[in-house]
Amino acid sequence: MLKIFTILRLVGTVMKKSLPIIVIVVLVIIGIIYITTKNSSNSNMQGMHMMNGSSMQGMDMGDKQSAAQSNRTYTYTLQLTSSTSNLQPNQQTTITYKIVDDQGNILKDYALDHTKLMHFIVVRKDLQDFQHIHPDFNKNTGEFRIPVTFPEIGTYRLFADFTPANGQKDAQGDILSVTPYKDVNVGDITKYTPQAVTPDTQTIKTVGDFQITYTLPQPLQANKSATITAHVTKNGQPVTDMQEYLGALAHGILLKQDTLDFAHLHDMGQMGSGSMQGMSMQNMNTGNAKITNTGPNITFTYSFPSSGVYKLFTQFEEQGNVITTDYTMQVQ
Ligand SMILES: [Cu+2]
Repeated sequence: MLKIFTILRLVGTVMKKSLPIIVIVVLVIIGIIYITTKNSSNSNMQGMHMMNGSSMQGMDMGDKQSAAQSNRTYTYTLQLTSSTSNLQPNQQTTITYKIVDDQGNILKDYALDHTKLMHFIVVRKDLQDFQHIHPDFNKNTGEFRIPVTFPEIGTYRLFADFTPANGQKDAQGDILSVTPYKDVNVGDITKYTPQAVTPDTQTIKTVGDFQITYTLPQPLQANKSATITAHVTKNGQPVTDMQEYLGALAHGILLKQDTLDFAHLHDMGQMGSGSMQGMSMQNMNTGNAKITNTGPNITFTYSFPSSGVYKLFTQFEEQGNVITTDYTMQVQ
């Protein structure tokens, strides 16, 4: 017993004596970790700045690789450069904007994404008045420019949907596409009463001469892969002459009520329910997409991240016209 006590006391003494040393060692280790991690992120930005004086002038291969290699995910904001203080309904206005990364640099290098550098989605926050349009781009200034007409008064969300060219990957390892947004007020919004976003009870929607019949799982549940099919007929006849639209058979912009969570879905138009079979990313993005499925069914597969009310805007092209249909659904 005494022996144990002696040993313990001995250990205690040693510990007391070496404690300061242990603390110092730990601090040094923390310091090293901190410095090494800090150095690795700084070097990219410095590289970008240093390389060409004025930041972001045409990102070269080095930047693309360093961003991808560093696995550092940049975040981006939509910076409006035109005034939006006096937007009026039914008056065309030119919106200009730039995309700025989290280091304050203007993004000028974009990957072609479904044949476009930038997809611009405009929607009133009650999910009315949806527009999917494509701005002009000035690579020298990094500025996008687009004429927009807001049909009614209200608060609108402007989404900039694009893929940075730096090859960043998202958590799933897919090429990262990002969708920063800005809200703008149009007209006297004190007179604006948002419309209710009510789930559709009818499965058939009519747009001009088109009837679109929706089939979806009942009940629609969150975090479960769901297949949504839109069967398209025109004057009662199945539409089988759909054309490639922006590198796909159809695009689906899915927006959640209130939060306006955004998802961009595609039916790639390949036989075998919307799969990518026989479709290269290259073709998809450069518009050389050869769709083999030309209708009458459009299919999207999606796993809703949370319960709530969602509105799906589906767009396809037929005889040179882009048709937009929508369907509002309740997800449990
Ligand atoms: Cu687009």
